[in-house]
Amino acid sequence: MPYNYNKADFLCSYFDAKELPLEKKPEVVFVGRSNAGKSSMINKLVNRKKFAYTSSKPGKTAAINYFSIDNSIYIVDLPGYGFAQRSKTERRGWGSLIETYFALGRDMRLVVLLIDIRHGPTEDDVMMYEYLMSKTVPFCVAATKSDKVSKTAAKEMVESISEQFGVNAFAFSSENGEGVDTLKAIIEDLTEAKDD
Ligand SMILES: Nc1nc2c(ncn2[C@@H]2O[C@H](COP(=O)(O)OP(=O)(O)OP(=O)(O)O)[C@@H](O)[C@H]2O)c(=O)[nH]1
Ligand SMILES: [Mg+2]
Repeated sequence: MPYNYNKADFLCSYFDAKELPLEKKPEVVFVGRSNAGKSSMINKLVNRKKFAYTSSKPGKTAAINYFSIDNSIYIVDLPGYGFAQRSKTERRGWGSLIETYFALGRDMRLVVLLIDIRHGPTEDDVMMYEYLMSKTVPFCVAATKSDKVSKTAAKEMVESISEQFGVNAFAFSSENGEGVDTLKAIIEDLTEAKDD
């Protein structure tokens, strides 16, 4: 059953993963480099401009932001990685926030890994990919900002990422909506209510 994506609520920003909501709902988590377009993707998903805060300056999302869709699932906007200007201490902070998040045994159904279609996977993305593989969480890969490259370049990058990561990557644009239906279908497929 499709969710009513227009029924979306902001829950809270968490700076300490130990304080995450006690209530469990299926979670869809967005990860990727700083500036890859995570917050913009969430906004597109719920058809709102300023739901999750975006910025042309990398490092906008510094906390774990929780949203809910249709009172049914949580959307989790994680801070981006690979932001060089962050201090060593901040980077360590990022690492422990994410590690704690993944270690909490939340009802994580899907991780959406975002990769900027113009650049392809960076070393950080490969590390994230390996981390996700080691956690055996279902994940999909979105090649973001597809509006910024030609159709041919987009297709080539999507194929190359799919081959490298052994998944079906898909092109996504929060500008023109390419890939939104694909993303919704994956979310719905993986968050379907399961019997405990
Ligand atoms: N043209 C275009 N620009 C995009 C797209 N998605 C995001 N952007 C722009 O890229 C910049 C970063 O987007 P964000 O959504 O804030 O990126 P983020 O991954 O949440 O970044 P952090 O919070 O720093 O981790 C903003 O200036 C967006 O407007 C897209 O699909 N097309
Ligand atoms: Mg963000």
